[in-house]
Amino acid sequence: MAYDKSIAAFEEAYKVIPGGVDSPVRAFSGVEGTPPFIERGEGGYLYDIDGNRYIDYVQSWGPLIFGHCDSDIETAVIDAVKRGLSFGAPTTVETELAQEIVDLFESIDKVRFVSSGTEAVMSAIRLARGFTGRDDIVKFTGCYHGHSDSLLVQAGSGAATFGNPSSPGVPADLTKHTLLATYNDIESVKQCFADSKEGIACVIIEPIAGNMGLVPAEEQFLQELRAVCNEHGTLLIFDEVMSGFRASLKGAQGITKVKPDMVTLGKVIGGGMPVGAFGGAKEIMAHLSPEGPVYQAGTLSGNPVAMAAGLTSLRKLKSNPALYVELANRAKTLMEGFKKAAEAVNVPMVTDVRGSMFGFFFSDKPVKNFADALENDQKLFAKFHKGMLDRGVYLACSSFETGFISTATTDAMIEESIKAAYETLKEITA
Ligand code: HOZ
Repeated sequence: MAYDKSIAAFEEAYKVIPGGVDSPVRAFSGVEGTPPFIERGEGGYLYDIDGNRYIDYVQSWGPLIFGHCDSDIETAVIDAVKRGLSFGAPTTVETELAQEIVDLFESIDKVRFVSSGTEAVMSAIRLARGFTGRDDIVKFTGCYHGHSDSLLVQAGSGAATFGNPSSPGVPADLTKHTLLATYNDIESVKQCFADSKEGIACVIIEPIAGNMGLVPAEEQFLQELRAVCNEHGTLLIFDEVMSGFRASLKGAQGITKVKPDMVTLGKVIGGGMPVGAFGGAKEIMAHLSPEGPVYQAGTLSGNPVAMAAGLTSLRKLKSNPALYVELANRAKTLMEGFKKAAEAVNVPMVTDVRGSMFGFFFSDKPVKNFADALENDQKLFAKFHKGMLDRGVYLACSSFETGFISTATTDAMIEESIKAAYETLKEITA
């Protein structure tokens, strides 16, 4: 495959945009080659400016569960655009989308919309602190909750890919309130509670971690986490920005019995437009301005075009919940295929699937936490990524990310991807 135009475009971008990208993970720093510059998407495919076509397993990092250019979402967006791009005033579509979310999530009585997952989590944390009157929070190493100060500590996703899980520029005075626990290890959580002098406002967790690769929390661990939070009057926040409407219609909450106090959402609820949301029990949400004193605001929050895209997405998902079984089956076929391709060249691989989310590690042991994830063979992953790209398969450019299946991902695409995996693994291990 030729990438000449993308290479030139990257050089141009580099001159005026730091690293040539507007979000670090896009820069291909953890893998080989330069990022293809995308011209357009169509269904399950991406097309770059050199005319290369790729089967897209990134799907804009999760939002596009119906693939690119879904006609229903497109129509809803165009209709909304014709009515006006933004009003900075209430619209009924916000209430409609909120109602859909409230109806689906037992843990959410009220929800507020923002413009990104980062904003959603940042606001949820402030609300948890305002509600409890406590400053400390607990997060898990390898979980990524966006790039706000308190949460950019031992974070996954791009932070892990670049080897800076804790960013310079974040005041130590702030991060001293962020206590770190180990994913799937309840004793480490209990230690945080023992260490906290000021009391813990909330524990935030990706109940299905998607930012250290795909690493689901064990059911017993989540139940124990709930119990510890109850014991201490601490709020439990499920960050379902990635897993919401991806792992199941109700995200992780369609799989676990554990009910959080607050939930953060994003990605799919915007249907490809910038949307985030945070919600929870009404007693908690009542502390949010203007009902309560905890301030949070946004000029473009609840933007009518983004709301229209999200509402159409969610209604499509709700009207056909069986599609999660189809998506999961395709994800399982893909992962079984990758695993067999790895076995064929004696390379150890572990895989996992949750609904439309899939993950694989070049590792010979189960991955239960960030330390395990860090042990994956990243050099081999980099080579695999390049070989797959050259064969028209677009995978996330880091082993600390998750892959996604959309309704536009066909069986033929899965088959082609498995074939590419066999060829690639044979080539890179020869
Ligand atoms: N938050 C996304 C999932 N890890 C990555 C997208 C980005 O950081 O640009």
